[in-house]
Amino acid sequence: RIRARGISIYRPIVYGNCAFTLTPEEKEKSDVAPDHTHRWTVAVRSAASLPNDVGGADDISHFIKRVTFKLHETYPNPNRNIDKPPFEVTETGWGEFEVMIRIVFVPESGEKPVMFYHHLKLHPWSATAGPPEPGPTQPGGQVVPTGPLGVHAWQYDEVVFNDPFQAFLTTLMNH
Ligand code: SLL
Repeated sequence: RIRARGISIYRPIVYGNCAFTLTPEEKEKSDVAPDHTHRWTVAVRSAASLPNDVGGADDISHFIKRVTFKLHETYPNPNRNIDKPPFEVTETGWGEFEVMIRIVFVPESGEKPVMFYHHLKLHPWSATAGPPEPGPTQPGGQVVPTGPLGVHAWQYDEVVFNDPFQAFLTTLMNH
């Protein structure tokens, strides 16, 4: 396998979450625990796609093989492996926590996995006070509604491949 020495190639990604307060109708549903207040989605996407654009999300599957989202241990099976786009997990819950996001690249890349950490954000910034509205950290606390557009917390980043294998470079450039 031949490396393209001296070449660095990067691909832009976004990772993060959106969250919405549960409506009274949603809270009625049997799959939602009574202490849950929000529905959220944590995701890794191409930075070329808009946050809610599922159609553009598989822009990254030619170089990403798996994304593991490690959720808070209060969730059943906290290690969620996603092997095809959209690389995302949707859940309900009551609290914010740190999500560990591990990206595994396709085998032909020969690249080591990379890790990102994302603070799952549920609570909107306070419109009046300026500083972030802390919201509840315990179930049953006062919930600040997200409004119809929800809360969004996304990070832009770039995955960089140095001296990539020639075949992998070709794959990247053909997309
Ligand atoms: C903390 N921030 O640091 C809190 C943890 C955990 C949130 C928040 C799980 C819900 C469920 C859920 O919302 N966990 O599975 O019932 O202690």
